[in-house]
Amino acid sequence: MGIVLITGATAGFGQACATTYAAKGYDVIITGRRKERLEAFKTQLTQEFGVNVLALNFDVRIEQEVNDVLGNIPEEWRKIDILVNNAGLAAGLNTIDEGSTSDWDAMIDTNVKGLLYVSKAVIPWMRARTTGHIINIGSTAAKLVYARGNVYCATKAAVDAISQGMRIDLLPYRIKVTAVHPGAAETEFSLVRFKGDEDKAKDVYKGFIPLSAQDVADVVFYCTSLPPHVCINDLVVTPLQQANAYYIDKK
Ligand code: NDP
Ligand code: 8X3
Repeated sequence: MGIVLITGATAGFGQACATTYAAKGYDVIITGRRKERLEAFKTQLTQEFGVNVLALNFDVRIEQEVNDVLGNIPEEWRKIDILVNNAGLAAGLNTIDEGSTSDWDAMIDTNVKGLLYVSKAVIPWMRARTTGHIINIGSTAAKLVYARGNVYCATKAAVDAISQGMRIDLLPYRIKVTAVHPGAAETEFSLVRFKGDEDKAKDVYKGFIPLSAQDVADVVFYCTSLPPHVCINDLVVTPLQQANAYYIDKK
């Protein structure tokens, strides 16, 4: 079938994407910082679907780590057909005067710089084969800034812009670039944003049916299953009750 590399596959969208691609027979490269989860997930995918799985334990924020790990993967794993740049987070939900610089650094370093480091390592392999598909996970937060979303929204707007730039620059190599922008989805996202506060995290999804990680994985898979001459450039997917990043009709 092919090889797909998914960053941030220890939870949420990334985990659902890896499961979806493995179920379709793809060999998968899964990445994340939580080594135990990653190894357990590798075992699960291998046993359940009988595909080849490469688990890479690194932090996308650290350029040297990204390059050391990706630069040393076996030759046969370099034929990556699909890269899903998914690893990311929101840290905090504060006004700009009250936000913490360490939260800002975490978001900018992960959502923007990490995506760039991983892409820079993988693109030459796609370019050499004149084929490939990069999926960048943005957000509805890329399209509309919401109160207290400031820096998170900025990082996702950057993902939007970078995706447009990649699409232009990689066109000569016939590499597709798709930005997928999900709305509210119940994953570990809010638990991370609120630093482990489960009540606050659960509150986010009260009064409406959020997207599931599987909903997003299905959309990502769809984008990569179209004929070679067709490319979805930009796709926004929300729960039915969500109109945009700011407005959710909670009942
Ligand atoms: P989760 O918190 O459930 O999963 C995030 C994943 O990213 C984890 O596997 C985590 O792995 C990985 N990750 C985070 N930081 C790093 C890092 N520095 N290096 C490597 N991996 C990292 O969140 P979601 O699945 O919801 O989020 C996935 C993406 O989707 C993010 O980019 C998020 O911004 C975006 N998004 C989420 C929405 C939502 O409502 N849930 C909506 C729109 C977009 P580990 O901790 O093991 O490193
Ligand atoms: C995640 C969606 O609206 O909580 O990107 O920021 S939101």
